[in-house]
Amino acid sequence: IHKSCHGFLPAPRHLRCQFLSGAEAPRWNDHDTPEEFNFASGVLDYWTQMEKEGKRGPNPALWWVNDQGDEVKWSFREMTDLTRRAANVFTQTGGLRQGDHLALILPRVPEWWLVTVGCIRTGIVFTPGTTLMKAKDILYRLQVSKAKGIITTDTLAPEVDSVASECPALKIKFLVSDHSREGWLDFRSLIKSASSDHTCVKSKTMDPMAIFFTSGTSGLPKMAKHNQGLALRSSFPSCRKLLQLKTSDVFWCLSDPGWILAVLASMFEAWTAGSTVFIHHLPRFDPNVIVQTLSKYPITQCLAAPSVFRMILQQDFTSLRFPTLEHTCAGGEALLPEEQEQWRRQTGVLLYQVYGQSETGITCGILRGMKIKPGSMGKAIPPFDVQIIDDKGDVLPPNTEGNIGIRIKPTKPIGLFMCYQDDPVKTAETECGDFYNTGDRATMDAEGYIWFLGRSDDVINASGYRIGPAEVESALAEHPAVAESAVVSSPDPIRGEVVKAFVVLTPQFLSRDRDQLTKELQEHVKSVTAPYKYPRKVEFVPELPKTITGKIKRNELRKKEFGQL
Ligand code: BCO
Repeated sequence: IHKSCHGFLPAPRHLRCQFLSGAEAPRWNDHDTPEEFNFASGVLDYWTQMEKEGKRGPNPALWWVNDQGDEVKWSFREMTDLTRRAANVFTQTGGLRQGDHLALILPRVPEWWLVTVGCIRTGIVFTPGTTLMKAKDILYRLQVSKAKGIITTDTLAPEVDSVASECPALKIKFLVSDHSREGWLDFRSLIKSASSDHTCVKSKTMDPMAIFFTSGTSGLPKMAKHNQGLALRSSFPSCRKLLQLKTSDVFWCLSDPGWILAVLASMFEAWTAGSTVFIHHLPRFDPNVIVQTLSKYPITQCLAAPSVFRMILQQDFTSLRFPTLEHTCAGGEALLPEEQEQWRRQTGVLLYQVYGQSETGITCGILRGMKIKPGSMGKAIPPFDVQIIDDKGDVLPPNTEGNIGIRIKPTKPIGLFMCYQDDPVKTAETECGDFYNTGDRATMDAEGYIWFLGRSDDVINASGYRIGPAEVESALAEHPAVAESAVVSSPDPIRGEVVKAFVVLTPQFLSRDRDQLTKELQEHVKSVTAPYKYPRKVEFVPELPKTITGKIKRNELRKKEFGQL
């Protein structure tokens, strides 16, 4: 990948709106459903044209940095060129076709943006995943998604190779690396030699675009399938009001590219506005690097999980004043009012909240400039009609606890997932009367502000990660010390919630040192599945509470953790 010498001069604060004049991205109304939509041709190429016509400032479209001082800056023109090449690599060299699935497991590298947009240009459905995954996680995903292709780095390529023979649908493997590997196509050199002539597919708005894996109470993660409408929604006026991004903004979303938040914020939201997407490679989370980056680069807006802001606030930084930062937003888990206040006091910048899921994208939020009610996740963002509903789907009066529902009848709104791929039963289970039931509990006040309360099921939200207890229990079951286990959410001052495992030991391990065993079980879970799922708390118990039919009462254990019993 070549590095552009594209010059970048951040506009002074008082001039930051100048690039807006004459350069408005194509717009729709909140409830429009155009027959055809494609983010690559409709949005990205639009900004390329604006650049050509001198109607957009000099800021790059993508600005990537790492700790070693490497930097990549690509203009929209370069993005169009490179993503057309990527499209040709996938179709001409890789033989992939519109509708095929491509597993995308890359860290925060510039190629991630080439792959996603390259897929959108061709209609290939990308399925992002975090690089924290282990071979077993990858095997499951490749098998259930029937991915024909995979693209990853040399760190994960051996894991893929160890399971590839069990994935009959997998035909092609792309490697993003400076080294080659047998059986893998070298994406970086292919991009260099590929043609930049490519005609974007005329995708229908309802055509599938991406699949996000998302955890539930039972079983392994489900596949939330989204159509092109997920990207279209970012063009709707109500969505634009959320961050009010401009071409002069430099926007940094810290979410790992395996999650929907990165796809939405680091691509659709930012580029719809013609803003600069800023990315730090950030191979490991480090609050120091985040604070230094916000101080060094002209970042104007930043979006991250509440845990990130919490972890920064808990360090002893001498100053948290950032020269260009104007707006910050937290999403992925609950944010506490005192954290919002502490962030404002120390940085001078307000911390807003957004809420969404892999199934829904950004569902509600405090729009920039809207009154912040500390602790509230804001109001519904049209076209979503969000209501608090009971178990029959009836709308509840203000200030009454219920499930967060999004109206899907008579019309399913643009931006909501299509279905769980190959799982009509689980898809149907989310329908409740005229609503999609998020499974999240909340209240809504008379002004329409929504107040998050927790999950209605056993799903754990630890520092913004949605974790299914069954995934952790299944990993624990592989260890010889574990006779059975129950995994629940437990409160934590830093991560909001953490994973806690109640473990019944097998007889031969009963006399073992408990602290040592705890560490061993934690390391075991980290080694067989993505480490963010490991139980940070372990309690050894003689037996688990069960119903008369033998079902583990996770609910009882969870309530005890939260002092509700
Ligand atoms: O705590 P330990 O050190 O024992 O273990 C940690 C990490 O060290 C380890 N780990 C992390 N990166 C690794 C690694 N191990 C090997 N190789 C690596 N590259 O894994 C354990 C768990 O990591 P973690 O990520 O939970 O903790 P960490 O590293 O302290 O990071 C903290 C956060 C806050 C940065 C992280 O939890 C995070 O990124 N959270 C946000 C997740 C997110 O973006 N959620 C949004 C989902 S999409 C959505 O909600 C829809 C919204 C529309």
